Amino acid sequence: MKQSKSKLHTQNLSQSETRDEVIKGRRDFINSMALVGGSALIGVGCRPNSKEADAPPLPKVEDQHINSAHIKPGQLDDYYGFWSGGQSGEIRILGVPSMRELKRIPVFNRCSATGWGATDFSKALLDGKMSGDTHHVHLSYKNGTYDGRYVFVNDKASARLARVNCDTMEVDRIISIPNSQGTHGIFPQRHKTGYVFCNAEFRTPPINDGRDMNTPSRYGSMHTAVDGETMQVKWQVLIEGNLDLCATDYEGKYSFATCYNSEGGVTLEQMMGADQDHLYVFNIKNCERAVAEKKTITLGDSQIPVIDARGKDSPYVMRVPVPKSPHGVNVSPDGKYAMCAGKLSPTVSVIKIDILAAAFAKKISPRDCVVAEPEVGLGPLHTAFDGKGNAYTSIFIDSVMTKWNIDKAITAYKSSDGKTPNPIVQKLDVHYQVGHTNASMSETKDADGRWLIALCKFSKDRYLNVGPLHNENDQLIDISGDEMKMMHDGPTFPEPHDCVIVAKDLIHPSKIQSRRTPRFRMYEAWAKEDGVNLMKDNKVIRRKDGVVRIYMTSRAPNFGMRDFKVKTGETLQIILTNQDNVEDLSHGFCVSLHDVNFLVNANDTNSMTFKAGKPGVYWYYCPWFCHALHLEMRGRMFVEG
Ligand code: CUK
Ligand code: CUA
Repeated sequence: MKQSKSKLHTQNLSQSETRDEVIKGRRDFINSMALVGGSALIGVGCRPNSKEADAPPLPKVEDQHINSAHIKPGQLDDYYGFWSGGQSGEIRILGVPSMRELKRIPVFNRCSATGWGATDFSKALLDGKMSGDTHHVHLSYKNGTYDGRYVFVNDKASARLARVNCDTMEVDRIISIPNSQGTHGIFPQRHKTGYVFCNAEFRTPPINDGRDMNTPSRYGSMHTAVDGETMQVKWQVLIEGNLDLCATDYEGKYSFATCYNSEGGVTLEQMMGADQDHLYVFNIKNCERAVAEKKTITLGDSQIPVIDARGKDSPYVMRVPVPKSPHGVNVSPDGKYAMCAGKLSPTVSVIKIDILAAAFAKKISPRDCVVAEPEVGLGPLHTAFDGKGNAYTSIFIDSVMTKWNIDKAITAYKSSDGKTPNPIVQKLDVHYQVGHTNASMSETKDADGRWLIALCKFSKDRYLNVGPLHNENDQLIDISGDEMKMMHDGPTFPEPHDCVIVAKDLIHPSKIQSRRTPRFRMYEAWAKEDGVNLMKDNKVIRRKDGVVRIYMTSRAPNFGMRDFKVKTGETLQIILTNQDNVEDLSHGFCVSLHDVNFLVNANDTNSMTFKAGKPGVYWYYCPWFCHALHLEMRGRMFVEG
């Protein structure tokens, strides 16, 4: 058995070498760009030129109708995929393996379909900001696997963390991370819904009020612990270098952060200067103790306790030296290893987690915690797992997924030549420039080795030309056999940085709006103030503060009010409750010429505030096709001068 397996691996390798030959032109182009400098990793310089478009195609995607990823009409997927929406500021839910997009959850963006960003509740959460840049999506955990309650996502643009309630699949909290810019890597603890750690990628003056602007040596960045249950910021650790990706162990002892700018540079050249950077390992218990014993400082207006851990190893943080500008850090499903992808080094550094305690106790050096460093290809970024002892690293510059065996990598590292046995199992071409990768349940102890996703940053010639902004290309790979097999291409709107793939049995959203989220507590408080029964009443309340609250109900194909009267310039608040308690029966509320348009799901209440325009008749209507008489579902707003 073992023999035949290694034979197969050899075959795979020689196959991929042949392919390498075939597409050598493209590789040479990309690699030469990489040698020019970091720009190939960062800019569009790595986009293959149009001549390569004529190059022989990459390995063919298995026929859709016979391949294992094909899900027949009416058939349900096995997994929920939670995709970050990147610059769109949203989260998307895909079915895996069909890769059908099932839903978009607006988070940091303005969404016309749902009214997110304009409805009263979302407006309060967003506090005037209308854009975001989501990178990392992770779910809350219990005992090393998903508990199906929350999805957390970062906003790199405005240093925020949002939480989606999996019951309603809506955002219920958004918080700002203090003393931070470029909130990038986030990761929740995996033993329970404890902290969600948030990394600041950009170094700034610790008190950023105009002082120290031209003294980068004083800059630092924050590793922030947020309570995932209350969404309160609990404490922060101030670090001299920058903090990129984030991961946690399975026991609640450590959190990890990669640092590609240990140089403390402010230009690209400076940041790439050193051949060695760090994986920071944070000791959570020691940090909590420092907070309890008040060995902390506060910065500027923020009252959050900050542990100043700049400069040297301490009980709070240890710096494991790793080669040149690491990027992703991922912990294996058995909880034993943290894989730190080299980015500008063709290696993945394997850090053994249970010997970190000895390094914190100074019995061994931090570098002794590295137990393997396999060469996986040019530009390794992120690593996923199959739960069967293999790791899958996305290789940006080479545009491949590299499958490698963890145990063999460790044995090889100890061997006399440092290379035997060869841990590399297979390299599979992807199309093109893969960033994140993830596998089904890979971020849990229950990694099941079924599907692997490659989120490719460039699609170039893969789809119909739709203008200068090309879609991304998300590729689905079957990893259930010994060999990785490409199964599906999925174009996506930019730019899903990351995704997690969750067994469908772990997620149980309500089909009818559940009225248990913070949004409903807000409406219930308003109704109480105004003496109104949300579920029944249709009333115009002229409040002392000058706001006119219009409580209205809907039941297909009628609104509870055929008309209402207001005055020009009055502040109006429409609070609409959908009495239809029927699955999939959403209404909405749109007021002509007033920029008012929002969704009200079955059993839902939603609201928006706006000013009545010039005198006249304005039709309000239901924008969601709900009934044969949907077009007649409307009424008049009379605006008097
Ligand atoms: S980062 Cu995008 S490819 Cu923001 Cu997770 Cu690595
Ligand atoms: Cu209600 Cu259309």
